[in-house]
Amino acid sequence: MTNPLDDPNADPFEVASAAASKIAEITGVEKHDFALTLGSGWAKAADLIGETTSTFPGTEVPGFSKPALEGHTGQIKSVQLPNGKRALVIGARTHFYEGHGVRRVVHSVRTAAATGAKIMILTNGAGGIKEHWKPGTPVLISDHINLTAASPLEGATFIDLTDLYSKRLRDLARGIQPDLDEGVYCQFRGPQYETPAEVQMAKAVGGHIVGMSTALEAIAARQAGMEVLGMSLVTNLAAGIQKTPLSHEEVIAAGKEAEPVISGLLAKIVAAL
Ligand code: 8IG
Repeated sequence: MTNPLDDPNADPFEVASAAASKIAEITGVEKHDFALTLGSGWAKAADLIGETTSTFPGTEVPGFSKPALEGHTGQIKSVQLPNGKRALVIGARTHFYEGHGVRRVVHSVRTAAATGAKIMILTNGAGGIKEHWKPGTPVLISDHINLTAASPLEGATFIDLTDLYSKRLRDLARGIQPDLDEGVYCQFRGPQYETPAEVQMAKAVGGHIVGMSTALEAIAARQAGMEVLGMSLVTNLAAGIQKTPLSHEEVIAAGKEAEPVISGLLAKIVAAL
């Protein structure tokens, strides 16, 4: 099946608008209030937030790609909160390292905005640079350093990224868990994990978390006018900080173990929005 975003003449915002219409048709929900992208370790949050009224594969929606990775469900859900609000839950992240271009990477974020979402919650599994972070520690993203040499913005689109990761939402999260730490997220292109020297570079320039997903999505969310909350689950210490080699299996296992706790935390945050 061809993806409309692969046509260089396509307008990515029109594709996002078509995707939002399709979601409204499938879910019967005209407007969602906020959206969550659930990365490794965060998937259970969907069940704790409220009542799931629709679940469907992203592949039913224009522009979405098949998930490339184990531990990523590829499902989209519409969830009704006890307070009546509506959350769009996206388990269908496309990573930059898949090589399909940035338009596909940020399509879910643009679609979320087109469904009416005013807040974008971006979660991920990532490597930690601060040594006292044990695997399983959730961390708020306070800012990012985009090391992908890519951008979702096209042309002379100058967008302010001061306070990209909303102070208001970080404070709200800390109101629920006061000891939540925060850090600067460095996005690498991947898919290889960093070398220890690259991790030291990230540390030297002010990074605390290394990952492969969230910075590009956050930029697109800001362009779309959404308020952003970013959270990383530290599933491993970054290469060279942890003395043992990194393995994808270990990362998945750490995510599974932390899942009930961090998903509970995320559900409480969402209830307070
Ligand atoms: I989970 O150590 C996870 N994702 N770049 N580095 C990068 N991405 C990650 C890591 C990590 N762990």
